[in-house]
Amino acid sequence: MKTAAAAGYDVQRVRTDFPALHQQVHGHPLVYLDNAATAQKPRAVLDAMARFYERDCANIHRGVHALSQRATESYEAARRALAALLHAADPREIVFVRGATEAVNLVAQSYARPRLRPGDEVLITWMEHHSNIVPWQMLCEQTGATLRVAPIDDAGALIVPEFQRLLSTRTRIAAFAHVSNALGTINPVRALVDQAHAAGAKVLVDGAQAAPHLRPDVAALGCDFYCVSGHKMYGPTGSGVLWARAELLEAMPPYQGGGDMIRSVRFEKTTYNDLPFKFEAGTPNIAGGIGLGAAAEYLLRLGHEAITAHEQSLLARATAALQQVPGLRLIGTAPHKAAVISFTLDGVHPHDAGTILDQEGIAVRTGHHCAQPVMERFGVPATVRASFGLYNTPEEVDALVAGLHKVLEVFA
Ligand code: C6P
Repeated sequence: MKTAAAAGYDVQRVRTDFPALHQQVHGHPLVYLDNAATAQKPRAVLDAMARFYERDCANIHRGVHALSQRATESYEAARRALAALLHAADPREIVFVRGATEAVNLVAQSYARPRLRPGDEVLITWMEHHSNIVPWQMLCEQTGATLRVAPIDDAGALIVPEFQRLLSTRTRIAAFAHVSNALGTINPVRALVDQAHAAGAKVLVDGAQAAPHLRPDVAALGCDFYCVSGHKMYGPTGSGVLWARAELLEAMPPYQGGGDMIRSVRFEKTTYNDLPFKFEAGTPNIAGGIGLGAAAEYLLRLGHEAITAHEQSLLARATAALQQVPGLRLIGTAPHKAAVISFTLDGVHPHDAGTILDQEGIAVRTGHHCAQPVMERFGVPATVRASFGLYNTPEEVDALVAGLHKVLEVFA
C-alpha cells in the first residue's frame, strides 16, 4: 500500500523484510510501536550476521587465513557503509562502539577529561537522555568543571536564546540530542553548533534517535562528535558508532587498553595503532559491526527522503487522532518532531495503559524513558510512548487509537 505522502514507498513490501513483524501477540497481529527503544531487524541484517557465523567466523585484523581475511573485509566494508551513511570524510573517522552510551562516555573520558579544568563548563539541554547527562556529570566530578543545562519550553522545544546565553568562553563542550527520545523534538543542530563553535566549544550530538528517521550528515551539521545507536537504526544490539573528525581522534588518548589498539607493546612503552583501531581495544562485536553495516546499506537502499516522508505522515495521522482521545495529554508538541509521541491519559497510570495495549498486541514503552528530567519538566512521573518506524502503517496508528479507547473503557 502506498501512502500519499511517500509516493513510491511500498510499506507492505518493506514489512516483508522484517520477519519479527509477522507474529501474533495475545491473539492479535503484532503492532510494534516501541521503535525508539529498539527497532526490529530486516532480513538483510539477520542474513549478514548469520553469514558471518556460518561461514566467516574468525577474529579480525589478526589472521592470515581465509576466514579471518573474509571477516576482516566484511567488518571494514561495514565501516565504509557507516561512513557513507553519515557522510563521513573518511572511514577512519568511524569508531565501532557498543552503542550511543559508550560513544558519549568515550568522548567524555578520552577527549574531555584530560582537557577540562575547574571553572570550565559543559552545556547540555533539559531534554537529554540519561546517557547524555550522566557521563558529563561524572566528568564534572572528575575535573571540577560545572554542568549547565539549557531549558526547554512547554512544547518540548529547546529555548535557543537560553542555550546561546549559557554559552561562554568557559564552555568547553556542548552536548545535545539531535532528536529527543522522550519528546520527539528535532533540534536545530546546525544553528546550535555554530553558536557553540563561536563560543569556542566542541560539540557532541547524540544521534541515537536521529539515524533511524533522518539521514545525519555530519559534514553539513558541522559538529565535532556524532553518536549513533546501532540497534535503533535496525542494526543489532550492542552495536553503534562514534563519528569524530580525524584530527580530534588523533589528538585523543585511547579509551581502553588491550589487543588490537596497539602498534607495539614493550614493558617500557606501548605505542598505539592507527585510527580507528586505537579506540577499538579487544575483539570487537564483529557480527554486530557487520550487521550494522547491513542496516546502513538497507537504509541507504530505501532512502531517507522516502522514510522520513512516510514516518511524517504517520506522525501527522497519530497526532491528529490522539488529540481526539478524551483525557489524553500530548507531552512534546514541538514544531519539528520525529515520529515519536509521548502522552498521558487522565486517571490512568502509563504502565496500566501499556499492559492493556499489550493485551491487544500493541507494543509501546511506558515509564520515564531514561529521561527523568523531561518527566520532571512536564510534572509527570511517566508517559506512554508510541514510536514509529519505517515499517509502521496508518492502520497501526488506528489500532493504537482503538486500543486506547479500550483502555478508557477499562478505567471508565
Ligand atoms: N533510548 C529509549 O527507549 P544505546 O542503547 O546506548 O545505544 O542508546 C542510549 C540512548 C542515547 N541517547 C538517546 C537519545 C536514546 O534514546 C538512547 C536510548 C532508548 O528511548 C532506551 S532507554
